[in-house]
Amino acid sequence: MNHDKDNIYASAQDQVADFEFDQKVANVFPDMIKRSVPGYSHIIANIGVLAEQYAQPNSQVYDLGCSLGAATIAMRQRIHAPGVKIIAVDNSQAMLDRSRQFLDLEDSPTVVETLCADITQLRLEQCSFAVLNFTLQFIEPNLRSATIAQIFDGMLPGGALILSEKLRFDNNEQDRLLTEHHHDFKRANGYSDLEISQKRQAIERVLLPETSQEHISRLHQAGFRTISQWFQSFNFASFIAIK
Ligand code: GEK
Repeated sequence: MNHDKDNIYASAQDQVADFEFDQKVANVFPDMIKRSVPGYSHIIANIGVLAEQYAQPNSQVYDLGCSLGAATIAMRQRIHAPGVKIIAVDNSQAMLDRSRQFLDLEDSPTVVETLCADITQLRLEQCSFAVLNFTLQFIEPNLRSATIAQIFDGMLPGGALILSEKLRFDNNEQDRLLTEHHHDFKRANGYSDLEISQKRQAIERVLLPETSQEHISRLHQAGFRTISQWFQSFNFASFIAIK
C-alpha cells in the first residue's frame, strides 16, 4: 500500500496546536513513525517474534494504542498457537478506520478485532501477550500506574508485556545529547529544522517521557517478576515484562 509523505509541519504555522491523532496524522502515520522513531521497524518485527513465543493457545493478545495496526500485523503473521484472538485497541477513530484497510489486506487464522476504547478504562481478559508500543507516553502520568496494574491483572501466568517508550534522562547532559542525536536522526530522514522544531512544540504537552528507572519500578510494583530492557536507540527504548 502507498503511504503519503508526512509534511504536516513543513510550512511555518502562526500557532502550533497540540498534537492530535486525527485524520491528517492517520493519513501519513507509517511515514511519520518510521522517520521519527529510531528502530521502529526493528521493534515491530521483534514484537512478532516475541508474540510467537508468548501467545498461549486459546488466549487473547492485546495491541494497546494500535494506530494503524503495524504490531498487530507482525503478530498475526507469526502467531501459530490455536484459538488466539488479537484485540487491537485505539481511542482515535481516524486511526482505527485506517487500520482496517491494512488489516483487511491479508487473511489469517488468527482473528483480529478492532476496538475504539480508552486503554486506561480497559479490562483485559485471558491475556497472554500485550503490547504498549509508544502508547503509555501519551497517557496522563497519574493514570499510568493504574493502567499497568490493570494490564497485569488481566494477564495469564507466564504472559508478557512489551512496553516501548521515548525516554527522559535524569542526567541533563545525557538527556540533551540523546535529544540532539534523535534530531540528527530525523534530519537524516529528510525532516527540516522547521519541521523538527514545530513538531517538538506540538508534542511537548502531549508526549510526557519518563526515565527507564521509572518504567522499571512501575512494572515491578504492578507485580511483573522479570523485566528486561531489550532495545534502545538514542532516547527510545523497549522493555519486556513477564508475569
Ligand atoms: C505502532 N503502537 O505503530 N487509549 C487508547 N489509545 C490511545 C490512548 C488511550 N488513552 N492515548 C493515545 N492512544 C503503534 C504506535 S502511536 C505512537 C502508537 C506515536 C493512541 C493514539 O491514538 C495513537 O494511535 C497511539 O496511541 C500512539 O506500533 O505516534 O508516537
